[in-house]
Amino acid sequence: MTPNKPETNVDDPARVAAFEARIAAGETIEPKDWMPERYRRQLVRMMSQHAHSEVVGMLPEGNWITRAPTLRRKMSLLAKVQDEAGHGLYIYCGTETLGVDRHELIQQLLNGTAKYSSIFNYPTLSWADIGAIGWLVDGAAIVNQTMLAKASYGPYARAMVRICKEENFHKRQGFEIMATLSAGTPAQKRMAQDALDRWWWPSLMMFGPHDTDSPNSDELLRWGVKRKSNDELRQRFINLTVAQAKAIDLTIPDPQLRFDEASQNWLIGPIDWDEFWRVVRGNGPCNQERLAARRQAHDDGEWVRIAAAAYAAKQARAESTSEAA
Ligand code: BYC
Repeated sequence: MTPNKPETNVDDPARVAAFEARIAAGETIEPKDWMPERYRRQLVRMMSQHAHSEVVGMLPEGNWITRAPTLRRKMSLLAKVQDEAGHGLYIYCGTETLGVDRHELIQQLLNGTAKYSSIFNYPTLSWADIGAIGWLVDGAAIVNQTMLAKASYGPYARAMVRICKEENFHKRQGFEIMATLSAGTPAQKRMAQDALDRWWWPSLMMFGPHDTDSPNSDELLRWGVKRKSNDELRQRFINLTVAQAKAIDLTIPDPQLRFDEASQNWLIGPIDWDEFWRVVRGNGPCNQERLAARRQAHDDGEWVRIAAAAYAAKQARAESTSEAA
């Protein structure tokens, strides 16, 4: 079913007005509903980047499965990494309701023309990084995706509900790792602090550029895909996380961090946007390594795709034979 193929989707003003009235009334847009071509494209862009992020996001943590310090930690990490694959799957399925082929999107990731979250281009140097990712990266994802669970496009919003439940488990396991290390030996505490020092600023960059430098936000907010702006969500994450860092006796690596009584917000020093754009444009510490790993995995999985297609064809033949009989 491809209800929203571009050629059948003429954006006449009356239809756009009716569509926007539905959004303003809080209605959910479903795959068979008419939608402006620009809305469809924005969703494909954002959802495919999100799906790619989930899949590439398996790599930094997958790197530590064989080195987890205990069996319990290994089981949790394995489950978390598997969950991320599942998230990618739900969201790729969601993009297919918009009339795009998942293979096309995956091809864009493999040939380097698609974006995915900047955060996954940083290396995981110690076990504490696994704690920091769960706590900060999944924590940031929850703040962002809880809002996306109210997005105007039904399939995306529904995928977010389940994903957020799983992300909560991920965040807790990460925070518990950090709390344990912080309360451990001086060397373990240093390891936890070092991980926070390295992951704090990249986590803040996950929310995207400042609102004034975010070309997509106005449209996405108007169409109810985003419910809060990049800066609003970043601020919410900062306010939540500062208190959590204090609770486990770790220091946020920002000498300019201060509480502003008037707004009741924790205010931060400047974000290094040059670093952000360097990473987004493909020149972060691990961009090449991440894409090489995805390409390798895709090549290694070719026999599975061939076998699955052959099995599906065999099933279809068997069904048509039994129907004919
Ligand atoms: N990294 O106009 P803007 C996870 C791009 S997975 C890279 O503000 P928008 C997890 C942006 O795409 C987490 N690129 O964009 C998985 C745009 O470029 P294009 C992933 C970024 O869409 C495994 C340009 O900059 N979450 O949680 O309005 C383990 C201008 O930005 C980034 C999602 O994908 C970035 N950080 O807002 C653990 C959530 N930020 O496309 C955890 C869904 C911006 O115009 N996505 N760019 O060439 C969103 O909520 C929004 O797309 C964003 C950006 C807030 C990320």
